[in-house]
Amino acid sequence: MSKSFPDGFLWGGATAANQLEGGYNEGGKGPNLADVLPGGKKDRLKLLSDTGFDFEIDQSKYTYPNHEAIDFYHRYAEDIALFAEMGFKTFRLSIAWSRIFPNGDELEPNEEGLAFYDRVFDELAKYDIEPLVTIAHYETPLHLIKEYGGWRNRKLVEFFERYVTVLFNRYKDKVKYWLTFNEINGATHMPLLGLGFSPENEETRLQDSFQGLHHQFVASAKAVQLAHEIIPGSQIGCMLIYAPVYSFDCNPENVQYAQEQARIFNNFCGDIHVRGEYPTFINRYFKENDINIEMHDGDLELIEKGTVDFISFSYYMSRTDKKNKTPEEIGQGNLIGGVMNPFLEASDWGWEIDPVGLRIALNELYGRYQLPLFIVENGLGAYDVVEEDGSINDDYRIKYLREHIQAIADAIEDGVEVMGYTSWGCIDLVSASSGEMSKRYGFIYVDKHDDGSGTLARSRKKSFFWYKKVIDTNGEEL
Ligand code: BGP
Repeated sequence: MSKSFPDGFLWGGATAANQLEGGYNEGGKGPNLADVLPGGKKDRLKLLSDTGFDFEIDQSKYTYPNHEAIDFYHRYAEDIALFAEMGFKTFRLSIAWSRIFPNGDELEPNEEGLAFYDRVFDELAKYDIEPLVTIAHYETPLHLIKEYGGWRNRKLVEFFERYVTVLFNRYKDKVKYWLTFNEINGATHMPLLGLGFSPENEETRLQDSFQGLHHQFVASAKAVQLAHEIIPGSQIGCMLIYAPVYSFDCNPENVQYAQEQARIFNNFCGDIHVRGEYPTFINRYFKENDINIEMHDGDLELIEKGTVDFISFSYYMSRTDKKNKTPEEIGQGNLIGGVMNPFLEASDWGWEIDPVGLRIALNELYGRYQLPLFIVENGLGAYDVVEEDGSINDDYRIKYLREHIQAIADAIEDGVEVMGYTSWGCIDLVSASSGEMSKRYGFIYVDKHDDGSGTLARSRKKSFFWYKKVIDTNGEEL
């Protein structure tokens, strides 16, 4: 029992357009990055982190589960009714840029795309569910990738500004909470997803990624200013992938190394978004890696003025690291690197499960920035089994979520200000890293499988009823 959560705490679930909408070529939508990423675990992970992704890939060789995904494009009303039944206070969704600007560089938006999100927001409003909108979630229009080279090209700042101006004007009476770039600090690991380009080779990866990031910092700062101008009372946050970095042991060399990794991976983007300036520690890293950022006059002033109102982040795992890894240890850690932590168990996908790490993350972030925090992704990807009577007894998911929500309660007791919690993939959807359907996160099961088969029927898992109770009691009964 815990009485930690403040009144008005925003409980809910999180999704992204390309992973649930489907309708990939409907309503005037143009192709985006997600539409050309092949499904299937092995191919996908490699493609995302490798250099030289082939955009002219022979599509007949692969499956594309997100083309239909779970068909939220047509079934949003049914899905939102289920969210309302669980008592959601908020629903995190993203807008597919290429529904609004099919190519990304047009002057006029696509009315059909805008009207779709109007319908979704109106449906949410029926149940008093507050939308939390990610403006860019791994959905760069394909034309901007092919013609301009993605975010390496400064032209994207201009196109993004046009896109957000349209969004803010259109939805100013419907959306109060906005997020700019999903997991912005993951960009150097997987530039394809975040920055819309595949590095030509390892030598150019860092230079191009940090240049792309600079463009996103400028674009984000502009978005913050525009949101405040166009929608008085709006709140706009940054979105980080946050994994506390633990030293493998108490060897000071390893502690120093872990701290350095945390600065580069966890703090760099947050510092710019929140403090409005490039942190001094990055100079050494840029020098050592021969990274030179090209900036325009006024960029730094803009970044200084466009600081965010709150910090949102995804939390799935911590990272454990040491300075000198043996060849066997390299690649043994999590998705985000490091080495294996002997105190933690991992999910079926090798993601180490660490609820205490969430309490640590919340304390680290709040200690550094003193801004309200919003956990906008957290959850367990697992294989679910449908019993003969149709029930899905996902006790493992309940256990995972209970422990993580307890960690949030503990952090609130520690004095951390937390605005809300949206569990990732509240309805089963296509996995981002693997393109599979079978890696499920939802409270709501969707009958759709890796090979594309399935009726798309929705059903309530055991966790559905559990989460409803959590929300009903404002986190007092876990
Ligand atoms: C985050 C992404 C999401 C999401 C989630 C789970 O990195 O923001 O889009 O999918 O991770 O990852 P996966 O789908 O690979 O299990």
